Amino acid sequence: SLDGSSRSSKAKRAMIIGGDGYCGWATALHLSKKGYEVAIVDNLVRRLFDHQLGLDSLTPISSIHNRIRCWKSLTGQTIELFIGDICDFEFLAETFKSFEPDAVVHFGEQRSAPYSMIDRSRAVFTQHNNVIGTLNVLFAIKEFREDCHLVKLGTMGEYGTPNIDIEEGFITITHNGRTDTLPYPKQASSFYHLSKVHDSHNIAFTCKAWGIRATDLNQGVVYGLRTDETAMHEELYNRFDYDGVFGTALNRFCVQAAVGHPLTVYGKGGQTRGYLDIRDTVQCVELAIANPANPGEFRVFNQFTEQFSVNELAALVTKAGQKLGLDVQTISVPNPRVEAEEHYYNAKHTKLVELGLKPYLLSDSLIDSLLNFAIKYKDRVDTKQIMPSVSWRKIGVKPRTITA
Ligand code: NAD
Ligand code: USQ
Repeated sequence: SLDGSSRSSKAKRAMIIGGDGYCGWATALHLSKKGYEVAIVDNLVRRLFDHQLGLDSLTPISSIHNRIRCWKSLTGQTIELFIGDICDFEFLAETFKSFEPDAVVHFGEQRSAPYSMIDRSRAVFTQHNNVIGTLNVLFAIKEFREDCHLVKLGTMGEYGTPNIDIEEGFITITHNGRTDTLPYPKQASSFYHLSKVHDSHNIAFTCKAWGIRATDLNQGVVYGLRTDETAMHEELYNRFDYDGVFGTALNRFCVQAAVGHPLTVYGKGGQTRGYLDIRDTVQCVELAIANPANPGEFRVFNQFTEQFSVNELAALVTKAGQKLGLDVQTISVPNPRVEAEEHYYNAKHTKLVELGLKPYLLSDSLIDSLLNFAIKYKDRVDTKQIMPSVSWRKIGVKPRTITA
């Protein structure tokens, strides 16, 4: 079932940083299935955050070691594993020298906006972990693997919610009679989202200064659970976060509906974002690797397939839940974040489609299957973890313990 021969590029060796996480695990398996030599680099810090905050995935997940063993026994494919922190440059350098990647897909960051807003120490951790980790990756490429293509996970949240259309990375502006194409203005709204802005600047600079080839994937909110590969065996199941710190909008609503918790719309619910199915995350990354940026080129793709407001998502889940006989209610929760609750939103997302992306648009059947999954694992849900517990306004220097 390997179809690697149809790839348009010669990239064969893909290093997946953050390959034990939600997007990274699905991507590592997908690329392995497609015939790439895959290595996972991860320090498992995400599993530690769960322990520290008392959270758990809806789905039971196996250790990374068992996951990789299971994959090998099902497919014969080996995935190399490097356990360590990319902020430790000596460790990262060893992984580069040992694996010699043609493409590095970098998912390995602290990715929760609420986590970054818990207290000073988590804000500092998030920016240090993300910015220094990415800087180290850039230095490792320069030092050991100049031609390697960096595929970096950014976020649509780098742009914020401006009152004009959002372009893919760059905007052409005429000012006092002169015209230039400039980086699109960034207005991120959490210390996490800001870490991605800082990363983008560092990457763009090193493309110019050192000739690094890079693709910044400004991904929207990901939903869904199964991909063809993670569905092959229970030991390959992906994580599914529903708690108030790591859970994201649509995934949370499906679990809330399944356990009879009212859907938690923050504030007015007009907050509109780009969304995509996790099956499209893996497809987009594969497309980016197969069509690499040129040396010195800093490419930006907006990686989402559809826009929804939180109210629209709540309405879709309510309708799907009613069909399954669930009594789905919605409440308006005082917004713990500082963000626009009614705003213009129109973001371009054509570059990945031009490369061949065939999106899985959000369908009733997908929501149905997510609801059924959530019902199946209902007994694992800790309803105390559902309400948001982190306030943007109350962040301070005092170390906080998060309990609902
Ligand atoms: P995740 O938390 O499930 O996975 C991240 C992985 O990176 C974890 O396994 C963690 O242990 C690892 N990691 C973190 N810091 C590391 C370090 N210093 N060294 C080594 N490994 C480290 O997150 P995810 O949902 O899979 O997101 C992956 C990437 O995609 C992130 O960069 C995130 O910002 C981006 N993204 C995610 C979403 C989403 O909805 N999940 C949307 C847009 C963008
Ligand atoms: N929201 C609710 N109710 C909830 C959860 C969220 O109304 O129960 C609202 C939020 O206030 C926000 C929107 O839904 O307006 C999206 O929130 P989210 O938690 O689903 O997503 P976000 O915090 O933006 O972060 C997630 C990922 C992050 C990624 C980002 C992509 O955790 O890693 O970068 O999505 S984007 O949103 O495009 O920036």
